[in-house]
Amino acid sequence: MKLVYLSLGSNLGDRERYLEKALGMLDAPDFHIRRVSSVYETEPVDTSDPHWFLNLVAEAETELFPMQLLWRVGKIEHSLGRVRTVVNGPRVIDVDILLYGRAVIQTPTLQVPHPRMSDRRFVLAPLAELAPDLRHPVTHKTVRELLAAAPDQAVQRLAKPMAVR
Ligand code: PH2
Ligand code: MG
Ligand code: MG
Repeated sequence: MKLVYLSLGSNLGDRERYLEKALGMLDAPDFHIRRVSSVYETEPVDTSDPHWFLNLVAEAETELFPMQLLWRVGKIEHSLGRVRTVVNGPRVIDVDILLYGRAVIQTPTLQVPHPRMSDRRFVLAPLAELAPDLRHPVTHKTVRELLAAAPDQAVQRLAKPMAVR
């Protein structure tokens, strides 16, 4: 059983509804969502797309192997209507694997830990809510330390929690 962290984001359409649907579809007998962070409204970074995102992080336990999980995530993105046009273009849903236990994975289709997680407040702020003392498996810095050092980006925690249905 591995402990994994996923980052979910949406910046198109009914963003909250897409996050909620994705969580509902992810939760399964072989992928048990244990905790979900608050929802954050976040300024877009690394993209020319001006639409602000809703982001959250989910913690789950799974028996799935990393590539099986990647496949599962891709199917869910697809069935929620994600269409890949331009890289980092607007999306109804994006689900990224941040951490898979303490594994370090380098393949053309999957890199874990997520290669840009350490400089993204939209990932680190919700992750710090769930696991501030968790250490990055490569740099060994805690999530709290990474968040303190991350570049500026507007992220605002929303009051309303998200339910997994
Ligand atoms: N995802 C990206 C690029 N930029 N910015 C924010 N605020 N939130 C995201 O989820 C996000 C982004 C690529 O997946
Ligand atoms: Mg992404
Ligand atoms: Mg992605």
